[in-house]
Amino acid sequence: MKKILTFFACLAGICSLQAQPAGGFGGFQMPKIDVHCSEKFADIDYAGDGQVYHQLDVYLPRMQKDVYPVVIHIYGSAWYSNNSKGMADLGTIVNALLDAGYAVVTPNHRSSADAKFPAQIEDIKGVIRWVRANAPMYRLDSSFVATSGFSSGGHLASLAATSGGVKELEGTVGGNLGYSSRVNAACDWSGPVDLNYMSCGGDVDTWNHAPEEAVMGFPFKGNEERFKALDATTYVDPSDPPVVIFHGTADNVVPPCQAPHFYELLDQAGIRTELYMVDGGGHGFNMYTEYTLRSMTNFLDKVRFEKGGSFVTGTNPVITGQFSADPSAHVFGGRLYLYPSHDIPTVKYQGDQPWFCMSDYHVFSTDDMTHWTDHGNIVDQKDVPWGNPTANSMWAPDCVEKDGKYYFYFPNAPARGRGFGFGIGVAVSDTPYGPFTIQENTVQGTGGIDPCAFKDDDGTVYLIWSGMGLRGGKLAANMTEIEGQGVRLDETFPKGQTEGPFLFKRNGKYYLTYPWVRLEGGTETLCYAMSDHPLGPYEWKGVFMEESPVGCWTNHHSFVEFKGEWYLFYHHNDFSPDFDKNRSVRVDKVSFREDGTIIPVQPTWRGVGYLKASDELHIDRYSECVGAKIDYLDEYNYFAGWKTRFTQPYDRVRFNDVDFGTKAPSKIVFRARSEKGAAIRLTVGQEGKGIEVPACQDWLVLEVPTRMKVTGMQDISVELVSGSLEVDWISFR
Ligand code: FUB
Repeated sequence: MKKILTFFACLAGICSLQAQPAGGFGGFQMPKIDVHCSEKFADIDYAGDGQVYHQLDVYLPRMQKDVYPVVIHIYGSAWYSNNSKGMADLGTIVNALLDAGYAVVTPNHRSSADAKFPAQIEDIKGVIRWVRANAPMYRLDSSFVATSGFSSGGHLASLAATSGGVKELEGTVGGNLGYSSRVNAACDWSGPVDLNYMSCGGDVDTWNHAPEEAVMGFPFKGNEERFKALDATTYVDPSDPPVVIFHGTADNVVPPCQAPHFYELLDQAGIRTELYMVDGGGHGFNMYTEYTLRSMTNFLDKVRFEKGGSFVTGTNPVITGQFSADPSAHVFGGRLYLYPSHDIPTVKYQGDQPWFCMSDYHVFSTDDMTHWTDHGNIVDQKDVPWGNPTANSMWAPDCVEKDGKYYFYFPNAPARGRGFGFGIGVAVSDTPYGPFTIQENTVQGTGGIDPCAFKDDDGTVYLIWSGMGLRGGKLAANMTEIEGQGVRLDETFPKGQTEGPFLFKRNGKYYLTYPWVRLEGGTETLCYAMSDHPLGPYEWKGVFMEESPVGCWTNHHSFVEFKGEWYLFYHHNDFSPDFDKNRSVRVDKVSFREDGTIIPVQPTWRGVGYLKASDELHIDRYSECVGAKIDYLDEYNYFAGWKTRFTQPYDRVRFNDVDFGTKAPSKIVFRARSEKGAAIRLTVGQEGKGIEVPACQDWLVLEVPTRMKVTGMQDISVELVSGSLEVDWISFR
């Protein structure tokens, strides 16, 4: 589903480093490291002075993208080394960043023998400006440049983050002075960030300050004030970018107290900060687990997506570029708002199986089911007063409007001493998309998961949730407690209710819908019951969506009426075929029988979006497919989407409801690849056209003139006549 033709081969050999010394500073390094990159640009002179200490390497990820967000990762050496970029945690931090789609820049910098502070940070700021100035040449995305570093590299990464705009530390290394040296985020791995706090605030400083004395060029004792220029903590202010900190509790090189000390200062300044103290972690040793590395990349991803953006998808899955699940859709002020939960890649941690991992919520909206706005992060686990800030348990939410205010209900794991299991919280806003203020306590009278907030025609709001069965009650006027006792709703239903209720009303009837495992050992269907009253009694009706065809264990959904059509939002694990706890929201139309019962919904790829003929039509999201195969475009990046493979004559796909408007197209444009060439027949409505596709090893965007007289809404189909080919998208201009 790529927009621009890009192609580069993954030359595995290019990125395998030759002999590395075993046992670098910061832990054992494999003698030969397979760096997970597609391309490496080595020994670039970022200062233009021919010095080895001013060289850097650039690594691009294996996943295919037009441009990549950047992390500058700085080696640790106690500032003693001026040429360790080849040992900059390549097999651990750098590979984790590359696997997550970040380009990594590993610079050298001057050592304490080459020059005294601030030369080292001036070099790093020179590197940051160089990245911005040279971004297009290396396919770097200059809108996201982060620093990361281990030990003294962690110091420089943190200092770069906190000292944005500090003239005394800017320097002129490499020029590019018109470019900013501020960064968008920083990762501090075991860094000494406050050299005046190495004795952890003790009255007497007993620390041996040899490395920092070497880099400053004078003794610590008697010059404590002057040393503060070196401290990342000195420059902390509210304009700093988000920082994630990792430190081992058994670090005997840089005291562990540096990390919580830095965290406190950043937190007090209102900076988004996460702290990971690794139990038993040393100075590099035992620090690089799947858990810590994934926490780093998740943190960077969250910072990047925090503010949201807009995107276009008229097919399924609806939300691309990030995982989403448990969608609750509502129409507020004529616009459709979607409140899903937000899966992030999970990890194996201390032998645990990977599972759900969800630490914040985004809200999305649309006017046409095709053009979407991501309003960004609205609630984060670290901001929930009663919640555990690292539990990653922000499950299915919902939102309701009452008297001009929007109430966002969400489940979460409570902090120690604030309960057990799950609690249900509420955040309040003046708009459907925030900012939301999270309330101090959980909603009284509830306990469990997956709240659904339903407002009846008379303005009464009910909260339904899943906790030892389906339960519900009337919300009090303050919207933060249930009036009286909640009631059990599903006592007469067949066994197998699991989670996630959604309540809606249509033609005076109430529909209580929920996931149901009908077979022992099976996965979730979606089923429902109907009643004349919101709190029952309900009569069970049956299944309206079968078990997932791709084996996703969960399903979770909502019904919404929008512009005269009824829609069912639900989820599957489309962008994560091997792990069903990373899910993606889908939507299909739903209709009802005369008696109000629901006609079962078949999941489709085509979805419900309104697509114009001039859009890139991803026919792999077909309405009908005969013989053709659908595959991922990029095995390293499932979010890149799919392609259609035609291998046998008569393989065919149909894609419905394309709007050709009032003017017939004059050319057909399509992105395809064919090893030996192919002939296809393209049909639009009643008109057909034969097209010859030349042999091309790489993806090509081809243009073919056409005189097809087609206007208005049409279905299109592509059929293979001979040869074989793969198609990414097709468009009519
Ligand atoms: O997303 C986590 C949980 O999985 C939800 O709360 C359930 O409904 C199920 O989808």
